[in-house]
Amino acid sequence: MALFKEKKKGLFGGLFSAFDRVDEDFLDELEERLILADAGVETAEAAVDALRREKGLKGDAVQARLVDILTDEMEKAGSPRLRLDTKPAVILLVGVNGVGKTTTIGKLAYKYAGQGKKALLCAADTFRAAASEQLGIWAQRTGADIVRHGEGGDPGAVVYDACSAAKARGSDLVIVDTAGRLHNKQNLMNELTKLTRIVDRELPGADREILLVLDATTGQNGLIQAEQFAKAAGVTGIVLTKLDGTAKGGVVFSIARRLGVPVKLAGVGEGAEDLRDFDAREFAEAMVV
Ligand SMILES: Nc1nc2c(ncn2[C@@H]2O[C@H](COP(=O)(O)OP(=O)(O)O)[C@@H](O)[C@H]2O)c(=O)[nH]1
Ligand SMILES: [Mg+2]
Repeated sequence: MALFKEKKKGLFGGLFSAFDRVDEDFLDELEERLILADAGVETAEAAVDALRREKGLKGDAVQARLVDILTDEMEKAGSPRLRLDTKPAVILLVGVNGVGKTTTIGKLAYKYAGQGKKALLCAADTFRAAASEQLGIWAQRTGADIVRHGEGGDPGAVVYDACSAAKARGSDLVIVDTAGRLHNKQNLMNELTKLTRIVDRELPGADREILLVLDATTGQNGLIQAEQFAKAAGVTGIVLTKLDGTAKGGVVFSIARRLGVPVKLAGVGEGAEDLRDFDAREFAEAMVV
């Protein structure tokens, strides 16, 4: 399935026809476009340096080389494949409020239901009642099981119950929703560590992905917040949401370098079907036009 539903407007409109070879003028303009597109200064410089080594490159080869360079940047942090081979396997979603955690869980539940897998959703965002209601609606829509407690309950207890229920019911997948905000940041990070430990204890040997959800429209600012999560929560991959809504999107090029984890999934809309396996080369090709 294509990453984007429609043809994306590229980041470099007119650049490759205005300059037909790699020279300093071209490199200056390219660096500026990358920074404007939110790729971040370091990544823009790295891409420009890599192309500078190929001075004299002409025509379509310039574009093709830039696709290679940006693909390499995105693939730096490893494979985008989700490793969920055990039964059950666990996915924990973390990230600040409003980035799209709960929606992504709904999309995942939909995707795995389509593959005939039994998912169990775990409402460990007990900070707001609305969060568990929202998850309940997705469970209903996708036929997934759900484990939830009342508002203000202990998220650890919900995760514990979800692990037990998954064993009892033979679930293929446990998908855990977490709070994006607690009374303070340290509390939040401690809590996420605690939840991971409960999973490890209750489902030893289970494959688990800790996915940090990031809103593409927040660009480099979002990355600063994300760095704290990536460090504290043992994140194994990024879900980049709202790629449909951003004209920029260049932030994707810098995530692997900044966070040291690969983008694994992309959200391209609000609907159940709007989740894609991330493909770095396809993304680079859509952007470098
Ligand atoms: N356009 C678009 N909107 C999204 C996407 N993912 C989530 N949203 C919207 O973002 C808002 C917040 O999502 P939610 O899942 O509640 O975020 P949470 O607080 O992290 O759980 C909702 O209005 C979602 O419909 C996406 O990929 N594209
Ligand atoms: Mg939520």
